[in-house]
Amino acid sequence: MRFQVYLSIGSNKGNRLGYIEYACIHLKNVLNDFNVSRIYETAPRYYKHQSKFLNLAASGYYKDSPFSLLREISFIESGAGRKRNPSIPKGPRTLDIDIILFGSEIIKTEQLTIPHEGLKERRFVLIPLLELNPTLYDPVTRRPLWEYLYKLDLQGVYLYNIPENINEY
Ligand code: PH2
Ligand code: MG
Ligand code: MG
Repeated sequence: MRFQVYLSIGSNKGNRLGYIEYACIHLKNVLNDFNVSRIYETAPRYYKHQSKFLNLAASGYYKDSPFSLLREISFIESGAGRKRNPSIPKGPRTLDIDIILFGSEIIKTEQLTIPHEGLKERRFVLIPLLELNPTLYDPVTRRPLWEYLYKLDLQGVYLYNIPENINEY
């Protein structure tokens, strides 16, 4: 079996673009047919006293279990110097990679919830995800994801214009 997976990637601490590039380089080795959306700059949600995020979505095929993918992702996050601060659970992070969809699997454990619990209410997740694939649906409610999007108020999600000077390779 191989599963089509959708990830949400975010960074709001340090060299945000650098961490996103690092994440993509490593995820390319974990997923087949790796694909990414454009990058968006987004106002912080939940814990508001933190810097703006860069967010994007990524997709690809994975042949092992969701827990095995979670382990791979945690390695990549810790390689980006990710340290968890338990006193601010939704606070600043160098790199956050969340599994949003894993085929049409539904998983609810302490370690992992798929579809991701924030999916319905987060424009910073829905917009890049629908850019990658406008036909995605929620395996729990069986509703198309675009339905969630148009029910939400604006939340400060803007297409990110990469500064000219960093376009040089
Ligand atoms: N991630 C959070 C909390 N808040 N806000 C934005 N805009 N983007 C994020 O990726 C984000 C957030 C916890 O993971
Ligand atoms: Mg997250
Ligand atoms: Mg996370």
